[in-house]
Amino acid sequence: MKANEIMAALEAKHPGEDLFLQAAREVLETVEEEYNKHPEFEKAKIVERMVEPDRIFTFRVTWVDDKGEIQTNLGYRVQFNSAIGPYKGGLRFHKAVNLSMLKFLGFEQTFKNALTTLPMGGGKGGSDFDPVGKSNEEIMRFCQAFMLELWRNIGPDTDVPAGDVGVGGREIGFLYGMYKKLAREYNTGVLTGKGETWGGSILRPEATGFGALYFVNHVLETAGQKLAGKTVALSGFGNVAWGAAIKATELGAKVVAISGPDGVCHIKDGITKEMIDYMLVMRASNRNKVQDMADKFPAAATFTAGKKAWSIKCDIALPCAFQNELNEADAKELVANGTMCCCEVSNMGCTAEAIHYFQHAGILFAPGKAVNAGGVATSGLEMTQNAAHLAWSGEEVDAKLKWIMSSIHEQCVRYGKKADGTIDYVKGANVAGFMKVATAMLEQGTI
Ligand code: 2IT
Repeated sequence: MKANEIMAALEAKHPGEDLFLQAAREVLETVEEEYNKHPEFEKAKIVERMVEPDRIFTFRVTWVDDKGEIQTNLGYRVQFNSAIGPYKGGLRFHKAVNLSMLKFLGFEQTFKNALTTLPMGGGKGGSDFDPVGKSNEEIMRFCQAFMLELWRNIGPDTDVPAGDVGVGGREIGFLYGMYKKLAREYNTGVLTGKGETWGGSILRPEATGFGALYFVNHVLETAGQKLAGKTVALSGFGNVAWGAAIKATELGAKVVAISGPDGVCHIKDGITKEMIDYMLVMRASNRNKVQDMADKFPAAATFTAGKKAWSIKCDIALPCAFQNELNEADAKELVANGTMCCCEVSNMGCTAEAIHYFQHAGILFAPGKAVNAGGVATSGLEMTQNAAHLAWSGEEVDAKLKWIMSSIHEQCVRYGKKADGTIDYVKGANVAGFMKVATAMLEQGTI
């Protein structure tokens, strides 16, 4: 295959799907060389099949707001690839959600899930519903209306949604309640990220951030560096940034920045436990303002409006919020300020130009589908516990998460090691995930 030719055909077929095309280009360009060593893939047209989702559901979601007014949103579920297991991936509620965004996320999820070592295919869904400024009751009514449409298309062995941006434990609770009412079955394995008393896994809320820091630790150690004593800038203050802040602090690093759509909080002496706990309050408020942290802790945090986390001097930059949140100008600013490592914790957190800039500057860089895979991996562990009707201890889940992150790192090293001994984590993650899915598709015939 020629990545450029396939990309040209995809661009012609799906004009304007910029996010999906960006994700597809990165994967195709980095797997091209390995793919072409396998004529059986070419013959089975694996790559041409893999860039199209198995199917997509789109639906209207109508609900009533607190003023009694009728609101209509769009809902989606992209069932991208089921070669290695049932569709698995989160739901994103955000005003910018569209089909291109969910196709990019479902495509990424397919390879990420393959890296976890667990049998999960790739899927993603969500809505352009904007949770900012909504009451709890409005969120509940929206989740119920969303599930009223989605429930027939999901199931523990079919498609298992979870959280993503704008969807956390509260939303999964409302979604599960409605699912159960409609299906008339206590099918715990149909969603992950559930509450601990009704089938949720201990550590699932922390898992994306914890797994990311375990991975960062491997990246640093492989390069002869240490996490302890390093300064870390995080973007966002949601579930992912929260878990990352806890584990980074626990491992001896100092989190000096968190950010939001309104600006950045500089936390000169490092984030404290009280501040980390307050991130949960900020998320539950639906205000989406990081300034709230500086208002609550004025002596420790300084807020600057309109600035990103990347304006704060740090050793390690961890995008934890949204795709393309770190661009080439940000990468230049970070490198100029002495940053030595950037690991994406958000999905596709860096633009292609930013990644190239980091790589050419010799900065340690690892992509989201490897770094953040601990989240979905722990969702996979939740599915296992649900299927066995039991609950593991926190120690057990954490030990499995650590093992999985170390295995993902090994897979990246296996496929990404360069002649000079350094690791191309982008290539390593893409090739490792791709080979597993491609092999499964080949073995299952032309479907
Ligand atoms: O991007 C992701 O991997 C997630 N939002 C988590 C998906 C999941 O099924 O736990």
